Amino acid sequence: MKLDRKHLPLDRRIGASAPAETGIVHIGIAQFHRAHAAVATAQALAAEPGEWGIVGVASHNPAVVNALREQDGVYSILELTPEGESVSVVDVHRDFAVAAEETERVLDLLAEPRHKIITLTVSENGYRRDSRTGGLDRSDPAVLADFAGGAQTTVGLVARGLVRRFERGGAPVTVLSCDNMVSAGDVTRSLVVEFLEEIGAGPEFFAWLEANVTFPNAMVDRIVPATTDAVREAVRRIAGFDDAVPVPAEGFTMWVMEDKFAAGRPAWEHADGVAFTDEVGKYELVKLRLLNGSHSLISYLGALDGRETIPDSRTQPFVEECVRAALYDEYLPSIDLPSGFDPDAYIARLFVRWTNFALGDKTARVGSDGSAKLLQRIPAPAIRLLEKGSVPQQMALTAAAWIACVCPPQGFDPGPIAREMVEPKREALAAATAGASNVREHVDAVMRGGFLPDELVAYEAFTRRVAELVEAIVRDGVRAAAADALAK
Ligand code: CS2
Repeated sequence: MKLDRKHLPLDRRIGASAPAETGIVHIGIAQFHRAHAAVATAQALAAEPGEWGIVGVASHNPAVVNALREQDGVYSILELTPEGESVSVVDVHRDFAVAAEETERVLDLLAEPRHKIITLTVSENGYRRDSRTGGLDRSDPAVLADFAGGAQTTVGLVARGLVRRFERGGAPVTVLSCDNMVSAGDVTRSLVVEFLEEIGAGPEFFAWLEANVTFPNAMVDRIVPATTDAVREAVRRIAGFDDAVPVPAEGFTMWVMEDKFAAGRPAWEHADGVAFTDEVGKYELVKLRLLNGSHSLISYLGALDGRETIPDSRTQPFVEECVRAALYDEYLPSIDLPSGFDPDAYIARLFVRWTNFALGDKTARVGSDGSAKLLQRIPAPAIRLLEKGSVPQQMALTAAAWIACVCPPQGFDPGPIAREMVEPKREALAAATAGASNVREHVDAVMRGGFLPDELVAYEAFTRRVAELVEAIVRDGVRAAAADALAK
């Protein structure tokens, strides 16, 4: 039986009724949104009904949108935990679009007054930021094309959608980034404003923006791997229907937001793991550094050690030792913790989450897009330690293992898992390092090639340590490099 509205298994649906009208436009209809904000919205609506159906917009790739249209917008979540597996059905999407194919329609959707929230999950890389400055990447042809009139990048699309909204009466709206970035709301606002200034939006528009558009900061958390045929089969076996686009996910979920909504919001406080607080900034750093920073380390060490999954990597004693050192010696001291927060309990929980063999999260997934992700995880806490005169060994090891994986020095084979990692800067990294005649020069070319903020690269001691660790990886293997980092 195919999953669709005619064959909706009501006993598995989250919530007794589904919204008829849309109130949210979501950009980035990939895995994470469907297992995170969409689930929270379904749970919120179960507690307090409202017209908060979601229009799911894919930026470019029509595959998921087409599959969801076939299923009337309904799909399932396969929760995979060490205790067991379960299937639930999410029914909150009412409409879909592919921005690259239906740009005008998407701009209209963003402008419609009934749409009161625009949510984004486009990944760190989707914001097209300059690695050195954090502003828009003005060497990116897509950014330049949007300056010249297009709306293909997320920032361009949102900015032009806001202009249309202003022109059509200016109903207030909230833009809510749900990506793993430090101060995600503030950053989104500043990128959108930079774009609007570039295209010459006028003072009246900016006055409207100031008074009517909010960009709350938020911390998002749920480990959501890619969908595989095994996931589709498990859903069929457990629930008895065929879902082309189910989403596998862990049980844990968390979403901490600033309660700064310009035109209302669903009663998300009723959803699992949701909290509204003024301490979002602290939660963001906790999550981005303790979870995501360590995740990168687990992934790059694991890939170089031939470990296909995060649990397989994390349970290698040398990986666990490095991660504990990273957490306790480097990341934790860099964070001003939220009130009442118990770091040991949080860290214990992280190790349990990373040991979820049933979920089998892939090393290559976490290691993908490193050039964008690491910027959110390493530079600020590394600079903090470097300023105090100490070199963060595990952060240097993370950077070294990333380089070894996605920009291997001449003659070094990082193995099939590293090759599987998607790295948007792979070609640029290869070009920057093409003339290097030894590992030191190679690492130097990466460090000075504009892939990292100038402020971090200015610390010679850090660059030198990264180079030593890449040398150790190439010469003696990743385990020896890890031992070296632990010994310092
Ligand atoms: C991971 C995240 O892709 C990554 O680098 O660290 O996707 C991680 O699984 C999520 O942020 C968990 O909330």
